[in-house]
Amino acid sequence: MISTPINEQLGIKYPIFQGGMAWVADASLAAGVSNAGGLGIIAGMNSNGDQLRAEIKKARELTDKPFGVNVMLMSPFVEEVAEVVAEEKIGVITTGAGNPGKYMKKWLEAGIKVIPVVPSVSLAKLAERNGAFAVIAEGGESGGHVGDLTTMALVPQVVDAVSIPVIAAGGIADGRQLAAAFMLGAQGVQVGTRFLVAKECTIAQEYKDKVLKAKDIDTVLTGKRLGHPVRSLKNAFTREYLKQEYNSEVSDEELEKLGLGVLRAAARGGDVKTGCVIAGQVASMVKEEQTAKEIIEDLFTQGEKVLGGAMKWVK
Ligand code: TUI
Repeated sequence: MISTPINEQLGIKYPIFQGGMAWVADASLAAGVSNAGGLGIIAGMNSNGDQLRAEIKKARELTDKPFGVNVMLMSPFVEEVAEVVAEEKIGVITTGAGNPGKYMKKWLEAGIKVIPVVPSVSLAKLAERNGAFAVIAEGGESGGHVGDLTTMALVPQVVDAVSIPVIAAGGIADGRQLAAAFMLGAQGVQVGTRFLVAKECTIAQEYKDKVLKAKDIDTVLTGKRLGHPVRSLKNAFTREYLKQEYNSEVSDEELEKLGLGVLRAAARGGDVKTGCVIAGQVASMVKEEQTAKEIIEDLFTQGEKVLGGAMKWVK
């Protein structure tokens, strides 16, 4: 049994978070993961305040286990979402795509454990100073909006820099990668891509099929020019976007427009050609649709075996 201090602190059986994936992570997926003993997370990203409130209500009907909400700080609804999570007294908030500093006081006063995603040591230290319960050190192998450093480089540097628990994210799809994260000093992991094909995940089947068919080099970064690189699976959308991104006659505003609505089109509309099919570099390791429980048990059974054999080469 792999158990770390955060299991007890968060009231979960396994030290695993499900990524708060925009247009993907709804009440169904979050409750599925929480019922399986992980920490399910609802994406605040694509919801306004009322929609998020409804999703939280749904999740509370589907599970009596703890779950969290991800606040995407670039969301147009961030102010409403920040308010709703405080009013609803959500147990755990993760944040992404920015510095949550201005909301920390309100959330801490509501008794919420705040766990920001950080792509660097400096942001991890800032989060700790601002009262974060833990940080998620997310490497650039992840799908979606990513920082520069890899998980292998980032996690131990963050572990050395802060005294709060560190959750590793990016590039974790099986028990070997899970075990490696603990070896880097993490007290838990966050997994996104593998949960895309969870039975409880309600995205379009076309999206799941594209992940299941992906090969190792099938992801690419778009949006570097705008300062927010996003990793997704190569398709007609990424080819067209990259063409425009490297064309100096295309303005930043025009480029921004190209990215509007593309996550929704893929995840909810099943448009895996001209939509943005976000997935991490481990997409090719995701081989079958399984329940959240099967995914989590598979990860931890293999992870324990790997950790148990860790002395194999030590003479
Ligand atoms: O946020 C994510 N992944 C995401 S958000 C998203 S939606 C989106 N769509 C278009 C453009 C941008 C986002 C899809 N995937 N992961 C967590 C994460 N946070 N990765 C990197 C960061 C991050 C980046 C900068 C956290 C803090 C930060 O701070 C910069 C600053 O100083 O404000």
